[in-house]
Amino acid sequence: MTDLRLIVDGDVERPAVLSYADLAALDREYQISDVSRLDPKRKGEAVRLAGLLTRVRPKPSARYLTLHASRDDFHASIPLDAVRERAILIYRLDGRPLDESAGGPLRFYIPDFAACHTSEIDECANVKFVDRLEFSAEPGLDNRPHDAQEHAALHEKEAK
Ligand SMILES: Nc1nc2c(c(=O)[nH]1)N[C@H]1C(S)=C(S)[C@@H](COP(=O)(O)O)O[C@H]1N2
Ligand SMILES: [Mo]
Repeated sequence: MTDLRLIVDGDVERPAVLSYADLAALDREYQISDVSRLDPKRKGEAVRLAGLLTRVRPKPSARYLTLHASRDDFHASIPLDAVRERAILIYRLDGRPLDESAGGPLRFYIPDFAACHTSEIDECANVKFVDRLEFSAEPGLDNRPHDAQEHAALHEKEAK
């Protein structure tokens, strides 16, 4: 298990490096004890992005959120307003820190995403192993697959 270390930077009042304990310490109102109640396809424990935002305080200029996974060099940049209130970060499963096989130690998740490569908020933006949240005025790095072929190639790679 890799230790959770989430960098939050860019256009925020209080940049931070958050640990597992920091996420667990966010106010109860932001904690989700059973993700399956939000989305029957998923399980685990999570914290709402909204809770994290109260801590780092994005500046008014922050219109995009870029999700970085350095582990496999996967990145997605999405409009912040579209996910501010609905995205969650899954950090526990079965009473343990989220395993890499489930996208841990931390997985960004949007409960009602669109199908892959159909919009900015698609299934592909559910970034696994996310280790940096970067806020910015303009879209940031995004290397999600653009079409069905690229998508199939990525899943092939993921399965290895
Ligand atoms: N770090 C990382 N996150 C990722 C990917 C990836 O290759 N690397 N693939 C994305 C794509 S294209 C999809 S469709 C979903 C698949 O999630 P699942 O394996 O939980 O169904 O994860 C997304 N998150
Ligand atoms: Mo995808």
